[in-house]
Amino acid sequence: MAIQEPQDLAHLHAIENTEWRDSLDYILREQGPGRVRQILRLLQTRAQEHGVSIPFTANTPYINSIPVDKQPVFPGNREIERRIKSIIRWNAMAMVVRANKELEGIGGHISTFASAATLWEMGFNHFWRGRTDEFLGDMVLFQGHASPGVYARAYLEGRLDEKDLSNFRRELAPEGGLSSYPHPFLMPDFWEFPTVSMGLAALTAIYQARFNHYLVDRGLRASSGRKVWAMLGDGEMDEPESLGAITLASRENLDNLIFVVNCNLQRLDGPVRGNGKIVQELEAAFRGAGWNVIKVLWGSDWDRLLEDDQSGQLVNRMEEILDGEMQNYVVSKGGYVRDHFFGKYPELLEMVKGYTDDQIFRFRRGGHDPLKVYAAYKSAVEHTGSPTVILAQTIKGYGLGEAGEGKNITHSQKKLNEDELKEFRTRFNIPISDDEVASAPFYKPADDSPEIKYLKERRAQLGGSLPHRIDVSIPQACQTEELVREYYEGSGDRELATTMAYVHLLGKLLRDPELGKLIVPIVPDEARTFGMESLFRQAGIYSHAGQLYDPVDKGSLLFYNEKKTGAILEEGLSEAGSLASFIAAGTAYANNGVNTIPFYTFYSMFGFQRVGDLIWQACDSQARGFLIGATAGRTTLAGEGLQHQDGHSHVLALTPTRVKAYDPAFAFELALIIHDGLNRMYCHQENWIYYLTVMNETYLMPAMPKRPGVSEGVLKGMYKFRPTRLKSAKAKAAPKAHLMGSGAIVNEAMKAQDILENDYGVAADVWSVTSYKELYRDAVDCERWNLLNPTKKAKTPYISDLMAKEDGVYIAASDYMKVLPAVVSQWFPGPLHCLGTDGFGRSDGRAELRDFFEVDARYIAVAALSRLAAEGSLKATVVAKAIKDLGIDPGKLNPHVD
Ligand SMILES: Cc1ncc(C[n+]2csc(CCOP(=O)(O)OP(=O)(O)O)c2C)c(N)n1
Ligand SMILES: [Mg+2]
Repeated sequence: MAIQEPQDLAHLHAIENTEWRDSLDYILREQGPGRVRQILRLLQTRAQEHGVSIPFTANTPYINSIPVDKQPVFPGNREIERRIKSIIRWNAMAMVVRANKELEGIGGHISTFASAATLWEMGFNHFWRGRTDEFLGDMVLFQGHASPGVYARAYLEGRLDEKDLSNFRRELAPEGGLSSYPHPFLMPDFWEFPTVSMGLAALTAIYQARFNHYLVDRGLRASSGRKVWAMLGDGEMDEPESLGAITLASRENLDNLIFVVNCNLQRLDGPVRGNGKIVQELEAAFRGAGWNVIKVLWGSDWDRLLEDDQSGQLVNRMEEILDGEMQNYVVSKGGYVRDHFFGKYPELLEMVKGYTDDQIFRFRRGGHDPLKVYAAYKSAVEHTGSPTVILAQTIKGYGLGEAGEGKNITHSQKKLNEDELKEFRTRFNIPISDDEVASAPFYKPADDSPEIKYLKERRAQLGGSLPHRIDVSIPQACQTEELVREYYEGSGDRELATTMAYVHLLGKLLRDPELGKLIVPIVPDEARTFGMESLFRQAGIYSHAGQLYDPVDKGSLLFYNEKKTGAILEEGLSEAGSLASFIAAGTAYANNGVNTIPFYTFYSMFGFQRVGDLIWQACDSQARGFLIGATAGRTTLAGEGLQHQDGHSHVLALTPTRVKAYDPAFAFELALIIHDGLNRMYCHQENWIYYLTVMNETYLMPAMPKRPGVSEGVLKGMYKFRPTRLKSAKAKAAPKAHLMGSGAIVNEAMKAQDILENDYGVAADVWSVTSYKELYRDAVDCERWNLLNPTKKAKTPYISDLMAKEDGVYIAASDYMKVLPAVVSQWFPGPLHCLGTDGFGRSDGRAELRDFFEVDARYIAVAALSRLAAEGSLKATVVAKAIKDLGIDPGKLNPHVD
């Protein structure tokens, strides 16, 4: 037949289409999906060979990934589960409404849990396994601001009572209250994972899942099939941390990881992608990264329509509709959806002519349909080989009706008037009378009611309640004093950097019979910078796959040694990922029942300022471990300049509670501090994070002075390192200066001591300040105690005690900003002159940098002379002469400004 006429062509296409489709159906039937994939691949290659380009698309159609005929039978009792969910919805809402009635402006969120209720309840009733003696339980990271949903369920389970719920966001109430968001620090028996800083949950979940494999591969835990679930928001996925590590998850085949993104299409201010489709965007990103993506977009109401959609027009319409418009369908009434969604094409209008407007309005979205959600979860937990993300379409503020359902203001809605409460009550069928409803009472069915019995039975089946933070870790003996003792002797005539001493000590710890297996060195692609490559061979770099290639440096002693049982987590260039690993390893004592000891070593500039929020999260998680800021010190790290030289991490380290921060100068100080950390954290099970800066400047490491109080002083933050060498009679008559140095700057203080004593007849004591933070913490604690106990004998801060018998002038110099010593100045017997490294770094040598930032020996000496002149012990002309003699240019650039 001649095929010129368009209708002939269309006819031919229709025949061809049917043939191809039938062939595919046949192959699928006879040989399964694997063969179908092969054939499609073959055709694609063939087309490409002929120059037919096939446009890339990472998206699948905008319909549910699991077809109706693949939906499993739902094993639960739908009616009872709906009742339970309704009651939880009510109580979660009531918590927030009541809190705001009692204390205006206390905040809280109703709409987020309202949209997530089915997603969470499905997990609670059917999937999330609790912790038992035999099984550690699944790990669930709950979207933080939907916390009322977890509390409301815990209330029905009998874990929380009415008083607890009444005191939501009232932790300071005399009888205690519930924290606003998941905070293990505030509710250590309840919450396991802090999540409310958007984006961090996704990142930490990925590294947690990987760490769970690491523990198994290293023989520290038996394989158990436990899963990590991260319940996330669609707006939250815009945080770089949310998507930043998704390729790691697929690369590592983390099929123990499931993300559930609650795509309610809204964030705080408005739509997530009004002009686009967030689900499709996320699908492309996750599929591109190699994840198993399951879309749960439409509820069962749509199944019939989709079945009737022979031409594919309904699917087209679903695909072209924008999220902003989807939101309109929620807030609109009557025939809007009919007119605007179906009305665009007559064929679609025809499809729904048998439905009333109200029925159309109530067509559910997938994330609110238990059958669809169950199918997705079941498929996710059974999937192997890659991580899974479930993209579930929901409605923000579901059930709030006029009070906020789908509205742009819904995120912050926390007050419902009487009519709105009534409507909510009626919609979810809560047995509360009209008279009572205005006070939003909590509702709990009797213990022997079908709802409570069912809910408890489900949890019992799944191994008990969750979240539930349990710490059953066993203290370590930590006999590490023997290991660190060698550093007390000093390095003799060998010059060392504190970094070298640290790496040496870490190597010893890794060999320790008790602690060795527990040490988890973490590095973000900087091991060689810090001279840690010796550990590659010794401890191995962790790789689940082992080493499938011959490393180029195989013949060398320090080759790049990847292996399945490797201890080192080499995270590549991801400080955020490294911190996430630090959290996983640092909380393993509770979340995995094993005392792993993380030593995360990083460029100190890219620590607190780069990933400060994750450090905050680590503290909230009650993580334990060591953060080692290497190449530290604005003038000690030469050459690197503005972006690299850290002169403020110790200032930032003042902020998170539970971080102890040390700037040790010498190997013995470092050894004492690490020993103390091991002892406190793993022997006495205290929750601390130790932050230590280590440097790359080499010098002779002195032996620990034999005077009493030195080791105590190192840990408390300050001790006298080198008293004046002037003979005692001469020293008594001489003006006196106290030079407080920290880190490598202690050496400058010692040189200043020489200048002052030899050239100016000033007696000077050199002190090493290892931690301004410890001094500050102790002093403010004393002050507080004295304030509250006016009639008792006043306590004196450690610094004041230490300096009680001293007089003279006081100079502090460190490689950090001047504000650091200034935080403790008021507890010194006299004014404290602070030298420090305020300002942007420069590329230059150490001597030049110390001159530029005015922290070298000459400036320390001049500062001492200047203070002595100010208090009348010297003439100002002596200072002027010293400035000249020491070659200081008073007209030089001001580093603070220039
Ligand atoms: C880093 C960070 N920035 C801002 C916030 C404040 N905040 C909390 S929830 C939220 C919107 C969340 O939207 P989405 O992730 O879509 O969650 P939904 O409530 O819609 O489920 C914002 C801006 C935060 N908690 N963390
Ligand atoms: Mg959202």
